Amino acid sequence: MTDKLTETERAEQLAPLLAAGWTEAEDRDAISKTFEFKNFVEAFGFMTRAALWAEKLNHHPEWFNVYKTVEVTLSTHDAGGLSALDIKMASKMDELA
Ligand code: H2B
Repeated sequence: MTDKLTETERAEQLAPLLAAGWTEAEDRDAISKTFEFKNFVEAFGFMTRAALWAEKLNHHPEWFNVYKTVEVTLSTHDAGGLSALDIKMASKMDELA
């Protein structure tokens, strides 16, 4: 699951995420999305729920929070790029947000 996605898997699996607002980083093999919430409590609640999933999947986001905004970047460090775990975590985060 931590192998880098093949070109075909990547094209197939990224399409719905790109349609949902995720973007591919230009300088590395990663995807990012900025989540906006109503306030800090909502943003932090999202981060708390996502953190529990990150532990469960043993796959941890890079993220940056200012007040009600959470900027997320996903990549698989062990694989040096995008793997199925990033797709899974991105979909889960969309579900939680
Ligand atoms: N998170 C992410 N985003 N990429 C990884 O390669 C990764 C991780 N590896 N969380 C896990 C932890 C690894 O370092 C541990 C030892 O299983």
